Amino acid sequence: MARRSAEISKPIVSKSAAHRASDRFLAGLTDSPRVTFVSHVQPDPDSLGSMLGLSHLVNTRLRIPTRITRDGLICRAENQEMVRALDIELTPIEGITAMPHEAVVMVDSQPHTGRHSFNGELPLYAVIDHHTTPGDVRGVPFVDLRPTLGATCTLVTRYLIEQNVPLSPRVATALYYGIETEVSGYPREATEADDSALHYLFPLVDKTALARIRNAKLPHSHFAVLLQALQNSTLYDRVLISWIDNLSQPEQAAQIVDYLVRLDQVDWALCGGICNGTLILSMRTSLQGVQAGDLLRQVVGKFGKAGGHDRRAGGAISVQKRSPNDLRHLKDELKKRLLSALNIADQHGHPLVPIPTLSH
Ligand SMILES: [Mn+2]
Repeated sequence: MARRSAEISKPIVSKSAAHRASDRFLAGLTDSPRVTFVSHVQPDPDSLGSMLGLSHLVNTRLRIPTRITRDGLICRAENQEMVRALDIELTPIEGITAMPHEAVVMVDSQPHTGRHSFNGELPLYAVIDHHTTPGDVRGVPFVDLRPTLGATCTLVTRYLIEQNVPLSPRVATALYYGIETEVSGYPREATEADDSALHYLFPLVDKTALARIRNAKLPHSHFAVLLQALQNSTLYDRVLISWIDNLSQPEQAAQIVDYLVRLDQVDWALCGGICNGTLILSMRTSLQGVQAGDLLRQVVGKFGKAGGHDRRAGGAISVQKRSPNDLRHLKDELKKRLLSALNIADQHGHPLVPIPTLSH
């Protein structure tokens, strides 16, 4: 552990070629006819930026064609704008077929963590990730996991610097935004390596495209869901729990909980909502060193899957076969487990905002 943090805290500089991860990564790809990149469902800026950056690395250094895939939909308005503004071509993961000896590289996720539809239909050549959620990487020839890093894009930026690959504004903007979105919360989940990468990329970024992405127009459903979330938020001591009946897209739970955890009375916020027969959970904390990912995994247990980082966690539980009554029990059980894990005795709570009675 000590060795890893020492390595991470170094500025981004070239090491001797024999020890560089980027050399080993490229060396295993020289005989591939094509490289396909896969990531987690509802790809976020970190996964999109990582796939684009590595694709640029492979194209430039090996002159091998690449494919970037999309698992599920890109829902968040900012992420849709990122794809549009940076013209990222995405192949839907469903039904992709591979050429003989084609290499598949998974980024920003690990196999068998329940975060993707890709489950070993094609053998993986590499897994490059920064999540603490343990996946099954047995038999994968190239594995580079850096759970201390704030973003996978930081690792990819490092590979590109090591290989002296010039970056276009498009690739630099994708990597920059990928890191920015992962490390923008407070307390920051960033290392010196993330800041070095941001510092390296910033002069190369297309600032107009970046501003367009950051300020993407929001759909009407965003405001409808926000109102529903506010009206269904309950405070239990230092914890806020918010239930939304219907999310129009799964990432709304994360967008809402990012906002709710800023309430000055709480250290923890959990938001859950139903989207296409799945209860999507998103949790945030403003405390440091508490391993929110592990905590949510413990709360969700066998009901479904969960994982994440120190301050941020997400989970999913299939509720397709549950009656409304079953669903109520499930939410109640999740609440009880969370409050007990955090040693909170207040089981009843009180509403965040009383529902207003309109005067006209
Ligand atoms: Mn990430």
